[in-house]
Amino acid sequence: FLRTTAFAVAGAMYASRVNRALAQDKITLRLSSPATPGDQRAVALTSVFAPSVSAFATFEPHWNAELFKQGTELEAIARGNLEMSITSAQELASLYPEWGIFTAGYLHRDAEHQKKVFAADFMGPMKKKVENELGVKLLTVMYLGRRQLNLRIDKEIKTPDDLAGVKLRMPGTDAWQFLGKALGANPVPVAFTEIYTALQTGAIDGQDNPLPSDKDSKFYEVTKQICLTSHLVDLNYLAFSKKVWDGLAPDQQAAVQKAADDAAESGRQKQLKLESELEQFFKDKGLKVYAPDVDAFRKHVQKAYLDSDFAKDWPEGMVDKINAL
Ligand code: KDO
Repeated sequence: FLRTTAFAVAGAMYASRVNRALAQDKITLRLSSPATPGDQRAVALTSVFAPSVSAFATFEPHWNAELFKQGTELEAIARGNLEMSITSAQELASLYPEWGIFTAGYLHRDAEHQKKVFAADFMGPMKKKVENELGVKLLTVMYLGRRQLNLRIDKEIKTPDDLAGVKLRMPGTDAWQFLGKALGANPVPVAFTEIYTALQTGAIDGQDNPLPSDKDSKFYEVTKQICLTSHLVDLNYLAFSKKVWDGLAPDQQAAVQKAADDAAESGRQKQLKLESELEQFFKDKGLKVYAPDVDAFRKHVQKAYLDSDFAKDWPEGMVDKINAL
């Protein structure tokens, strides 16, 4: 009896040590993003990505830019201080100008087009360069939505000319500021987490984001109208540390990749549904929601890009390849 008990005790001790070792061996995947926890990309990462990798990794998200300031995340991953972020073509373009092609207004048509473009062969060398030089693996494309003007001023906006002198908040990179100018406005750089206060105090006349973000961050409380320009079918990329990736076993890498794609798909579908429903929500909040002369905006924006220095950095022939998809 004594011997059996001794074995049982020893066995239990061994098992608990193994469990502890396994728990300790789990990697922690910290993600920093200015997104709110209610954002559909955040919801999908927490409810789809995290459980799918939980056998070997603990997903630790930090929303509202609580760990790193918006726009500093890629550098943090490159330096080994962060494992994941939700990056943008605009952030990548400030390091690798060829990514600027995806920051151009009226280029991507919709969520499915974004997926096709991300999977296209011509993206291979661009992704590899970011991986090899920056140490960042772009796992999947996440749909953010159609960006619309959301203004605190009364003036109705029909054409780009109506935006002359309007202080439009855009995120703080050159690519974003250029889009603001291309729309006809006066772009002002402000971080995402500062938008609400900037609208409230009148430091800016407006901002642009997809409808679900406007709802989530309560911008309707401090604005009067939404002008449906749909000037950018916006996307983000799920960024992952190449160093951490290389330390994973092949089956773990496959699990991370599938978890990322599944989360992106889940977020995409929910975001599309929200976009189709939310117009009424803002009207109920007393905002005017209307369509401008979208053709006038498209022509103005496309011309601004093609005439700009930015377009010189775009890979030869890629606009046609993108349009053909
Ligand atoms: C924003 O700052 O307006 C923006 O929408 C830009 C996106 O690329 C992305 O960074 C997003 O903010 C954040 O994820 C917050 O939703």
